[in-house]
Amino acid sequence: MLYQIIKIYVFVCIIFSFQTMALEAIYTKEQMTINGIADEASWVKAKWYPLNQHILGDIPTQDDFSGRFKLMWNDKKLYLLAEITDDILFDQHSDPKHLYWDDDCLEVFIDEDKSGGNHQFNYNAFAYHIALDNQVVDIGPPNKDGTTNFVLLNEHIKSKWQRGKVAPYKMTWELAIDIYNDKYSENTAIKPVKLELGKQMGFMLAYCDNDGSKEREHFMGSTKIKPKNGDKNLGYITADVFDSLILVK
Ligand SMILES: [Ca+2]
Ligand SMILES: [Ca+2]
Ligand SMILES: [Ca+2]
Ligand SMILES: [Ca+2]
Repeated sequence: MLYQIIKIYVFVCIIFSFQTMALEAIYTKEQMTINGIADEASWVKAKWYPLNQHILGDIPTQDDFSGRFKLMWNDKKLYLLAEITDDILFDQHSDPKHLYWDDDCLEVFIDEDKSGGNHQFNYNAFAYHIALDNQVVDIGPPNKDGTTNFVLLNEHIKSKWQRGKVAPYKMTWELAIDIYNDKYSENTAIKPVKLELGKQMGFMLAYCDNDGSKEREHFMGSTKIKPKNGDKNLGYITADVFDSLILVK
């Protein structure tokens, strides 16, 4: 009998270890001020999620890079608070559309309808790269001549960060994100979707850390990605690797 119970327990543990729990964003009715300070009382109620999954490059020490984040929502916006330790802030390319992934940047992945699938050159999902100058870039449908269309989407995300006053001078990065569906087009006036309790989206967060090299030194994220041919840097191509995010009370 005991043997049977242990067998069932082990089986249940194995099943759960293969399932990732959905991330939760809690509802806030507070007026949010995007100032890079968690000065809203409701931030205290939201839980921290780690930014500790390796995607690319070497694995950083805690003071080289470490981070965590929280999520909240109201009917108009998804709010994100990221707390990041990065020893050197580096923005080598002033052109926001040029090799932006090789500068320090926060990367917010959103798949509004949780469809999964390829989004590299379309808006089935977004991979918003938010640079230290707060400019937001993703890749849209190709240009007429077939070249890659790097698109500034600054109107989708308002963000502000500040560094702490004492060591390790953590950066607090606060974001208000408009959620667009796959009908988004740069050339048509399309409004963000209205958010509702229980809504589920595909979501992932990551940070590109570079401290002075030509290319980023490491890329760490919120989601454990199953490698494809040894490669875990798949989020910019497919929304299949995103986590689930659910909007809760
Ligand atoms: Ca604030
Ligand atoms: Ca660093
Ligand atoms: Ca989608
Ligand atoms: Ca850095």
